[in-house]
Amino acid sequence: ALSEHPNQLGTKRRNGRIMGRRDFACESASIYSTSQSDGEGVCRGISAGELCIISEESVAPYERPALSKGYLLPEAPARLPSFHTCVGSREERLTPKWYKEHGIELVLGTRVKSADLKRKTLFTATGETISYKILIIATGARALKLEEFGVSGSDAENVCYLRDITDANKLVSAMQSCVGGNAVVIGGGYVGMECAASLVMNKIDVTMVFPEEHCMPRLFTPEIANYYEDYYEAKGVKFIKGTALTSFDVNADGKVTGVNLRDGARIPADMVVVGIGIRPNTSLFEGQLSLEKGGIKVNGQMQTSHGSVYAVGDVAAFPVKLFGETRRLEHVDSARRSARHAVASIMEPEKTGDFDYLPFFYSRVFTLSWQFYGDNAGEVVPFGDYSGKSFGAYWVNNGHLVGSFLEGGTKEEYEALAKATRLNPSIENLAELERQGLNFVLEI
Ligand code: NAD
Ligand code: ISD
Repeated sequence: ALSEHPNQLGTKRRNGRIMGRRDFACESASIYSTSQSDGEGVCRGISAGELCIISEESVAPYERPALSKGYLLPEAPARLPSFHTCVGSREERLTPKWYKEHGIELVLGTRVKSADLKRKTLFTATGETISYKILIIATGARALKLEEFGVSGSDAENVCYLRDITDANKLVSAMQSCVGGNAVVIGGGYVGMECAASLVMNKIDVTMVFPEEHCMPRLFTPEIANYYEDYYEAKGVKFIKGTALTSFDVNADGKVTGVNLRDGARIPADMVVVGIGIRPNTSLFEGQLSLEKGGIKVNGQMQTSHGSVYAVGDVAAFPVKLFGETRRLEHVDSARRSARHAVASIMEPEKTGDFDYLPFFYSRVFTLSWQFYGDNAGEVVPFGDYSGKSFGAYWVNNGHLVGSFLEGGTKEEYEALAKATRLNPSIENLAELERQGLNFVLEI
């Protein structure tokens, strides 16, 4: 059972099973994937006092995907406590009250500054020593800063990142003082695209700047990207592609007033949103655990190179059975499922096989909504009407369907897409697959 008593050093010592989250990473302020504590331990019979969650943030776990979507809406935006919850295994709202009622201790506002995995001990910035029997690392990732690309100015009042609720609050306040003004969005990935849509909805003129040829370069084909870029342009968004910013113009109040680009162009800016990728929070454990793909390497049980330590979510690099290789996936679905699997492995090891995950990504912007399953490797086979409301693409690698994308699908269509992609069917004729389009997965 978890107990608290002063140790010889006079610091507080907690004993018990500790479930850590990304929040206790010692790098910059970071956000956890809250789904990583989705009540699974309780459902699997953990007793009161056996589990504690340590978080650098001062609020209980919350649903992060809302931060780039509902949280930024101009009308009736999502606010805590309404998404103080994890849409977890049993759909319960994991409010602070829920944790209390279930005997889970939330150690909030507490930064872990070092870890000694041999001694199964964590040391916090406030001088506490916390020991554990089993540790789950869910430290997630931090936003990459412009300074890492040689550009200074991230601290300006009107330069916003988006990783946690503090970032989201800064962004909301910048938007509120910028209605009718200009925003420059740096980066054309998830944060860039979702924030640009929210800025437009908040009546702010948006210019997006990124170095690649098209938006969402990690996933979209040029044809898919073209559809979303056209849609955004129709909403007034301007795209400046294939370049990067070199510096900000800053006024006497320390506010950014313009963005200077590599080609010498200057874009006026009343605010800036930066979404240029993330880096996993591994530094607490470097030298103590095996790392891979920039994250903490785990086996199919989500177990690290240290038997009593597990890792889940954005920080974990795990074997994706379907691809036969280790990947680190940055997405809430992978966070939720890997967390559930880690808990199953801990609580019922004899009944738990290796994690068998079908990678899944999604986004919702304006009235659009897409889903992607599998891997975007190999040849692309587009289908559907790219000038209409529903279209998609398949990826075929080594003669098998490995990935699928669909915009504007129904629940049944998305389910069929996932099912077919997982089956990994052999594809002999790409032209025939294109002709069949969505029917191919609906008929499988
Ligand atoms: P990202 O990796 O999706 O996109 C990064 C973008 O920044 C790319 O367009 C890249 O080219 C661009 N970029 C990189 N360096 C740049 C530079 N110096 N100047 C300008 N552009 C540069 O990362 P993100 O958009 O920052 O998102 C962060 C994380 O949040 C990701 O893990 C993402 O999966 C997650 N997220 C996911 C969702 C979702 O799944 N719907 C929504 C929001 C955030
Ligand atoms: O869906 C999402 C989203 O909005 C995020 O921020 O997944 C990511 C996280 O990286 C998942 O942990």
